[in-house]
Amino acid sequence: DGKVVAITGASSGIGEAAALLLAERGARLVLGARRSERLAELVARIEKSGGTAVQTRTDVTRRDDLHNLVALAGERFGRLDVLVSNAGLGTISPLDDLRVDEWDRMVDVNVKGVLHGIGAALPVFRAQGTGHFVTIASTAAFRIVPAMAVYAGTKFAVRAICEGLRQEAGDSLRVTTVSPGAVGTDFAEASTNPQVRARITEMRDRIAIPPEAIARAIAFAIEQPATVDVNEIVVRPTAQS
Ligand code: NJP
Repeated sequence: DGKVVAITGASSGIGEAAALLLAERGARLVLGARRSERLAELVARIEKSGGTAVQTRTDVTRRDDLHNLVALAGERFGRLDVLVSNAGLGTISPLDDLRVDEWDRMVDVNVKGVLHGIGAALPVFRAQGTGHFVTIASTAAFRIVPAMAVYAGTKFAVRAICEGLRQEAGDSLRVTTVSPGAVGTDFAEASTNPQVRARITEMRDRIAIPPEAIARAIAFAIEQPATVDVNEIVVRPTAQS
């Protein structure tokens, strides 16, 4: 319906699926990720099917990159209606592995990356008097399982930040968190602990739902009338405990 939607982590998985679905439904897209060549292919694919999309290299750990993403929406389309903060990673391992580098990375991408997006988009949304934050959390933010302490911690933080944002947003901004369970993406590949990696890869291959299922949840929230704020959506594979 012509909404201008910026998506982080649009180069694969859930972000890519959301871009394709929203483009099909008429959104104008501003796509960010670090892998520019994948973004270029996605933009070409969207334009070939009559959609509208632009891209900019976006590392969510860099505050300036989020400002550039939001600014690009203004330059190209004159506004930003929705920020989908989707970029995230789960380098999952037991705390005893002491992968402190991975703990830092998850905090930087999953938590600070979301904050950088809020910092960049909030003033724009306030100036417009309207705007919608859609942020991808996780079912790990509802149920903690071994080896997921830090990942779950980042996603608990995301839900807390988004709930605070919702309460402060007033009656003009909308705030949605979408929490997926196991989704069939590259997400599972990031874990360095061989046992954990084998366990989550096996779970993905056995029960994961396609990223398009999460894209539909994102589209559902975005496409509601302005007076309807869908706050939390949790989507698990039917077979996930
Ligand atoms: O995974 P994947 P998903 N700056 O690996 C980007 C959550 N989730 O689609 O920069 C900017 O295909 C990366 O782009 P690139 C999960 O926590 C998933 O499943 O080019 N972007 C890529 O596009 C995450 O929040 C599952 O490498 C950065 C994207 O993030 C969201 O779903 C379960 C970046 C990751 O795509 C999407 O993940 C769950 C950076 N510094 C929650 N670092 C699941 N799949 O099972 C990474 O509970 N990206």
